[in-house]
Amino acid sequence: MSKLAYLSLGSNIGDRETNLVSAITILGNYAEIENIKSATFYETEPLYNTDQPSFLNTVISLETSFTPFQLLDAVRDTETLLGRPKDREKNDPRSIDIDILCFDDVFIETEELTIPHPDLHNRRFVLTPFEELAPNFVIKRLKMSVRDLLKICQDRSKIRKHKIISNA
Ligand code: PH2
Ligand code: MG
Ligand code: MG
Repeated sequence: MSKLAYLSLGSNIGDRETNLVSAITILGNYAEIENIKSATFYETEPLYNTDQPSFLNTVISLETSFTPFQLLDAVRDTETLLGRPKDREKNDPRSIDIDILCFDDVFIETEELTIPHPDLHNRRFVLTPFEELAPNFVIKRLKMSVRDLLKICQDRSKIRKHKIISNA
């Protein structure tokens, strides 16, 4: 049976737009992943470690027959394919970062994986694209919809829609 998952994507090294598009393409190539939908890409200022280039962020939804841990493996393989080293420090710049935000209404808390993502409600760069895709989706653990989480979000960092530069 297929489950609905939401993922956060971010990039702040190299061709950020291509990195996000490539991540979506690679994930879509798995037979176990279907019907990917992406929100707009957003230009966002870095949170936490602010001494690094700005990010492009988005959120995608997908349907999958994977378990959460199988999806995590696919996410890690996708990050590796896009040149992300395995021994990177937390909050360092990265060509690609893919985080599982929600998986159906699963609740998991392990060393390796926490779902829902423990910081999703603190991050405007997550909630803004998430709201575009699923304003009424309720994060069961927080008992609130994405729209309401965005309304009360304390994060005041800058975020704006990314202008796609076309050669046409
Ligand atoms: N990811 C982080 C830390 N800070 N800031 C922005 N704007 N976008 C990110 O994706 C991001 C961040 C850790 O994963
Ligand atoms: Mg992250
Ligand atoms: Mg990550």
